[in-house]
Amino acid sequence: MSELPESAPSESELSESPVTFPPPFLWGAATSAYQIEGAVREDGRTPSIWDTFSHTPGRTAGGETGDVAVDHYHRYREDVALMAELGLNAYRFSVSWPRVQPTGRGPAVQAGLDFYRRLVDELLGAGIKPVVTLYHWDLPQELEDAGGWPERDTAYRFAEYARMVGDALGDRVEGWITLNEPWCSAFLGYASGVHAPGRTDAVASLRAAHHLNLAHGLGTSALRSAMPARNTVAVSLNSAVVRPLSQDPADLAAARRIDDLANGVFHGPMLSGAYPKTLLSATAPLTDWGHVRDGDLAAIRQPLDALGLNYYTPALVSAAPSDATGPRADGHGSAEHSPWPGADDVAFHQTPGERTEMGWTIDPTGLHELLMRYTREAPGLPLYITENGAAFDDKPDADGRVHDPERIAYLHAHLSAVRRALTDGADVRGYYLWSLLDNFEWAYGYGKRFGAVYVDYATQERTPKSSARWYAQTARTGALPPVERT
Ligand code: IFM
Repeated sequence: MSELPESAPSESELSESPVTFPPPFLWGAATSAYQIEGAVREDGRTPSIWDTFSHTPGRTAGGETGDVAVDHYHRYREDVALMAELGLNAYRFSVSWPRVQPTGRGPAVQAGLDFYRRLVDELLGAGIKPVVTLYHWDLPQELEDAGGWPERDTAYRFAEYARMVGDALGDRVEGWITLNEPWCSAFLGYASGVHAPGRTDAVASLRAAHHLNLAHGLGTSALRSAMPARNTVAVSLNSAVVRPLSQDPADLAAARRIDDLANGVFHGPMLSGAYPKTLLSATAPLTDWGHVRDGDLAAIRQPLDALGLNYYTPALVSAAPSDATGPRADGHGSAEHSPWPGADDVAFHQTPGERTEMGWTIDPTGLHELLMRYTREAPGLPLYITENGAAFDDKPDADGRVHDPERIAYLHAHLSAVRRALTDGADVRGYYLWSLLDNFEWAYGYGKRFGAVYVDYATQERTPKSSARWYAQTARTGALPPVERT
């Protein structure tokens, strides 16, 4: 949690100084299975909670689903060729749990594993380092039917799945990530209900958070026992940069509360083996945390090889006056069903500045702040930005080219912030742009385009945007090309 916002780098700082990155540095892009693969009923795959959720009327914009998505399951060769053309040296993708272990129990389906073997071999052949995320939100529906993440058994099922995938791909994939953004799984999935499985039960969301932590710990051990020792294991957290509206003690306490619910609830047990005391006391009216059993915290705190950080925008919070009538949620839920259990008296404010199509304020200082925080709080742990990017209203011009100067400016500003963090002592080893391709943006459907590569959803034609060319030059030279001024 920060006490004061940092000052933004000046315009000239952003555009004039040559910004270079010392090699080796991973220049990657990230995706996730349900957002790109499609082929949801092929080769034995069974429904995940996102299949069920997206097929439930009213859950996603326009009722859109990931049934076809960008058809990556069939077009992965073309997509790897695109990555090679863009000079990427790393690619972070997720494995669809219900594709490799339908129903979340029992033996692996070879056809599912074979797809990922083929993808990995294609990447290695193109000189691109594959990095596997095991869980990017697509829980097999049968596990949700058995109680989902609020139930302890789901963590054990995850460990079994992790061992299975580690066994199958550990000989060729060195980089592993257990969970992507467990905050979204726990609090958007079970508290605000804007993500699958769409439940609105604050107590269940806190149980889910603990079982996701346990899954991370047990999954890390399972991976280590299944794979060669040279392989690395990390987790990707969407750690929030939480700023208080003022230095008033009530606002500072509100920021502490949100920081605990966004960050401490995961990095506390994962990195230090304990939940923050302030989290336990703030949530005491909801739960006594009796679901945390002896030995869980030791199981969760596994030595990690790196920490993945996903950054988009900071949060600005204050104590809400007790007579406040406006919405107190943060855009990820409603005042009635907030994703912040036990923090109904915290108000979220719009941070100043330009915004992306998601309505998220563009603030690269938050990325620098985040990197410096973990440099202080997790000394010695290499850091990766495992997601960063922006949605804009990209459209092809009359010649079919997609010009996206806003995204180039966004990337330049955020990569400059990364460079400043390196200079200030952060051990940042790589950056993964979210996302390689336009894709299914969860409850927003296909309306929000995050890709460096434009996808025409009617034809599945891929067109690299001008930001893709800019990023390719960055990846090839290790230096940021100047920002276009249009
Ligand atoms: O698309 C998502 C991704 O799946 C997880 N992190 C944030 C991205 C943009 O919302």
